[in-house]
Amino acid sequence: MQPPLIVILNGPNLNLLGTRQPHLYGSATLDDVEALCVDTAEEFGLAVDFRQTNAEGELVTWVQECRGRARGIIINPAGYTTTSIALLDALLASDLPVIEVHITNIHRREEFRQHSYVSKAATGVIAGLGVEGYALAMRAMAGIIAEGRA
Ligand code: DHK
Repeated sequence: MQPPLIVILNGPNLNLLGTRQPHLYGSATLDDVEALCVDTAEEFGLAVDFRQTNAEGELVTWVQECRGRARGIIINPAGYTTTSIALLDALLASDLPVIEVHITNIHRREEFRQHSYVSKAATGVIAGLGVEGYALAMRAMAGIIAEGRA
């Protein structure tokens, strides 16, 4: 039997991790985050498809493609968190458990970062725990799938 597939989506500017404002986002690169997710997937018997794009439409298309293919979505929507109703609609239509991850604690930052459309589709939200938040999201997703809840 195939391991359950978790799609991990990363929004704009996350390709710059490691060099982008390291005092906020840390020194790990996006490749490091992918390696962390692959390791965590192995630990929990999951498969991962890890992607990043700077384009809102591409993110929406990737969420749509999760329907019937993936068992859960972990998403750091980055700058589209606070703006994208299209992304929210795609996540709602996916009918999949969604975990929203932010590397920084958006609630401690500028007010404009503190509202999330994506949260309206999320089973849970992890913010402020650095890139370790991705591993925690994988662990939580494994539990959600095992228990059949969303
Ligand atoms: C990443 C971004 O790129 C910002 O636009 C968000 C988020 C915060 C993060 O903490 O991972 O405001």
